[in-house]
Amino acid sequence: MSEENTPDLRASGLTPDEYSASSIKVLEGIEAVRKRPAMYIGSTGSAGLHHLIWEVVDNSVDEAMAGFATKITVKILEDCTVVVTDNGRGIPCEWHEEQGMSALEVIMTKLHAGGKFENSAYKVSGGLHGVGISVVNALSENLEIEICRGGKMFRQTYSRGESSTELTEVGESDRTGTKVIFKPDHKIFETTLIVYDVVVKRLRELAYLNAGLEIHLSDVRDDRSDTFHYPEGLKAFVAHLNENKETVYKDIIYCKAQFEDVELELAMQHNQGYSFDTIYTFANNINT
Ligand code: 28F
Repeated sequence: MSEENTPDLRASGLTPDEYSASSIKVLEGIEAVRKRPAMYIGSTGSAGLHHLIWEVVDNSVDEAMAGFATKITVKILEDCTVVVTDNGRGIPCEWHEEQGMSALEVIMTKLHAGGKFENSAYKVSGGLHGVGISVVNALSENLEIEICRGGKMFRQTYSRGESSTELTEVGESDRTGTKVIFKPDHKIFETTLIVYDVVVKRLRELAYLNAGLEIHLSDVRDDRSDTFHYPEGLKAFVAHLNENKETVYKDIIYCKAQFEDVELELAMQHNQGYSFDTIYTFANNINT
């Protein structure tokens, strides 16, 4: 990922609100993604399929880390369609002069951060979102996006990465946020079976890692749902890991520190066991 092609909020010297549509630099189109999907999502098997959900949810998490979204919902529908919503600022919809299309369409149809190594571990909180969603779009049979922003509601639909309708103002809204509905492309994926437990595990982890963030998951296939919300964040994670264990002391050790642009958060509590299998490390929400 080269410096000059990376939309870097900090380097731009702009506040998040000033970081406008024109800051997006464009590298490749969606053809590259459809040609070699595994290069972008790891595989076209079950892991790759679920990766699509992580990419969309990551966008919402980034918006939460930037301090704007507080709630994310994920809904799995009958035909493997997935609906993800957040209550953040909504993706900017204004016209992008250089590209001759809206900022939204640029984000949805162009790859803008270096293709092959679209590695989410490189993401830093706030400012890099919108990077992986074009990959999801390219690998979806159909995708619909609905944005509430500036008192209005906008909608656009896509098919296999290309817009199938214009970005349209569909009404007024007193909310803000982004909703993405996508159906993974059966021509790309070997399986389109989304496994509830796999989604639960990742969403719960994200809720632990982002204290206070509320994540709701539901599945219409068998009418299941779960809500993850941990105001205590990592401390709640450690409490959960030691739930059925005898602990050496009562209070969980916790610290949070920041040096320049590196943030560190740690929570721990010793138990009487010998095993190291409950020691976890994460970098930018990714289990390392
Ligand atoms: C269901 C999936 O994708 N949520 C997102 C935002 C908010 C902004 C944004 C996203 C703008 C210039 C890239 C809004 N206002 N949910 C989502 N919420 N992307 S994705 O901006 C993208 C940048 O280059 C946003 C002011 N700044 C950012």
